Amino acid sequence: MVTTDEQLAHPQTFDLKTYLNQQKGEVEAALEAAVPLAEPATIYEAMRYSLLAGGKRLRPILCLATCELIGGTAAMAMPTACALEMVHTMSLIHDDLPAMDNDDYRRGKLTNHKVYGEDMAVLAGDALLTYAFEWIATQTENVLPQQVLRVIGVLARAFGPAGVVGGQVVDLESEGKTDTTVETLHYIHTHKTGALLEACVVCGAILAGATEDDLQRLAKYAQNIGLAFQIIDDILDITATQEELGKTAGKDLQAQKVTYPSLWGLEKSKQEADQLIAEAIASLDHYGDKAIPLKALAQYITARKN
Ligand code: GRG
Repeated sequence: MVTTDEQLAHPQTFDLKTYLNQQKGEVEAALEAAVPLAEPATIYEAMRYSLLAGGKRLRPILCLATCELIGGTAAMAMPTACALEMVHTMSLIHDDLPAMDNDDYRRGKLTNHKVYGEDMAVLAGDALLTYAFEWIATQTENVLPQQVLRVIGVLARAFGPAGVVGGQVVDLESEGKTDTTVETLHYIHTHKTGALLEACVVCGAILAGATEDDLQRLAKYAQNIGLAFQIIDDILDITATQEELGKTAGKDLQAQKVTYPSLWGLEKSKQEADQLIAEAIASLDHYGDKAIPLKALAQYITARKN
């Protein structure tokens, strides 16, 4: 197996597919070890059912890549990377509940509440959310305590009412409204999707001891890829099949949601996403070849099929 270090020693040979497979494998192993089966069995099974159901693992990979870019090691960031995937999975479980998006499929499997019931699905989400913070606080090694504390604060803010929860609230309140403006859509997605992606990058950088200038540059990169990610998500909801997505396709149209393609059309939406990715990539020029993984990850966001 070619390692990231070897690939970066010869940047012209960097292969994103190999890199993603390798990083994904390491994240999967760390997640499996982070949440072993315990008592009461039902809740651990429900947590593991969704957490270990696959997924691109983009958030932990972004965190690991940013930590390494700033000079840290993957080991320093792995507990936080796992925690990011735990909170992301939690948001998917709750998003799929009948009271929210009411979906039957996620990551190619029945949704958590379809298997464990709504009561357990709510609790599995709650358990993943709280366990994530426990995992960062107790498992992070070789990082200064004030940096760990800052990471906990950044993640809590990104996921709470000023971030993901806030975005979800405005999203729910906009459902069925045909007069949603592009500004409201922008608010929804920068909070519901973008805030957590930004936290992944910023937390990875903090753990490695980034300067405030680094954090600003990297936050800009993350904001651009976050919005591009959501535009592509809206496009895929129209153009991809349920098999490709692993979840129900065409949900936005069905729920009469205003989306980027519904406001701009597919062609302009794709152009906007490409432009955001180009800006994200340019904001990393400062780091030279060391930024190749993060630049390649940005390109993957517009090229992805699910
Ligand atoms: C945050 C406390 C708290 C509660 C949750 C339900 C909810 C509030 C928020 C919804 C957040 C949500 C589901 C946003 C959508 C983000 C998104 C585009 C998810 C899909 O991410 P991918 O494509 O999925 O990376 P995989 O399965 O590959 O990980």
